[in-house]
Amino acid sequence: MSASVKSNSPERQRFYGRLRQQHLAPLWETLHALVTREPSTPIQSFKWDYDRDLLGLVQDAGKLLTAQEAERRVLILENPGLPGQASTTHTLYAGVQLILPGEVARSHRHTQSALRFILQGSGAYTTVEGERIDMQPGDLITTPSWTWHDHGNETQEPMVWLDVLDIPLVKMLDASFAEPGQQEKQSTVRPLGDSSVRYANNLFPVDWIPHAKYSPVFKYPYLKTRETLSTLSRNGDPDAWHGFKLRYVNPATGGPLLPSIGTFIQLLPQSLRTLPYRSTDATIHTCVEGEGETRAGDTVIAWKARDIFVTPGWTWLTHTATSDAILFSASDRPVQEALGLWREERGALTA
Ligand code: GTQ
Repeated sequence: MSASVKSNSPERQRFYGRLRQQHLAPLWETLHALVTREPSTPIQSFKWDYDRDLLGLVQDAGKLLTAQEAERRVLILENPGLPGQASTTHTLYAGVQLILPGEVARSHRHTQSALRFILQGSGAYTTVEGERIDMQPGDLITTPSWTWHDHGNETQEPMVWLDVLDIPLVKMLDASFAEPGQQEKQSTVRPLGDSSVRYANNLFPVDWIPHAKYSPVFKYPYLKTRETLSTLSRNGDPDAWHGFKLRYVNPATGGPLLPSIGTFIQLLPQSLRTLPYRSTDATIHTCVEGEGETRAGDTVIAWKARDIFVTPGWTWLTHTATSDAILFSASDRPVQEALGLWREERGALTA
């Protein structure tokens, strides 16, 4: 075909029709949309307001169906740019789960990795691989790939937490397996707090060698996280881009707790306005304490405790804290790092 033929010429259209019949497509029509100079994404910045919307709606779900009926009573936080896809970012799913007093979310396991970040309530539990993990607000609890887990609430108050799972990533890889437990509740085979004592006290059992790709510690209690952030903020100056930002680590490797989900916590001192920062990982955030706002590109998101918000990757972020504020966040950064794709950039001036 000669170069003078216009892209929408009848000859080309006829040729494209012949290609389609053979399950072929012309790269030259899509190359620039596929291999972009910079990330281009349908993911939008969005906030779910906990007090105004999330709490009431998840409580209404509690009136409409039991945890037993639902298996997991969760409202999925769908990115407005990916409607109907059960995705908060392209790789991660976030949801808000409610367990009412006396309920059990039955035992199962799946290849998707999960974490819970506790928003409200105190003293319900998740059992992970036969170890009961007590839940307090701000605690981070992991249920790694293929580990048995069930949740229960023997307290008098509702318990609400943020779930983050790599459901969209595992779906894309067509690597989902799941299995129901034999019993509704796992029998506990290890005492409360066992994995924390065994693996999180800077001492390992002498012959223990880490085999799993996930942290042997299933609970990162807020008490310790808060103490660490408070001490660091007393003893030094905040980073201009991050405030006091820490990553949760697997003590056996220094790496992330889960191979597919990176987790972070940061303290933003009152009236700090961070300098613009961007990285390629779209991020799910929740505010643990305090208030502030995040500018993500042209969008301004005001947040307070328990609000959840998502920001796309490669978008300039600046955080402003109106009181001392703490943000938890999760992203697919470990996946991008494993593939050599992760990038970050620090801006010099406030936008
Ligand atoms: O608690 O096991 O939000 O299996 C989605 C799938 C939570 C869970 C979710 C799950 C769970």
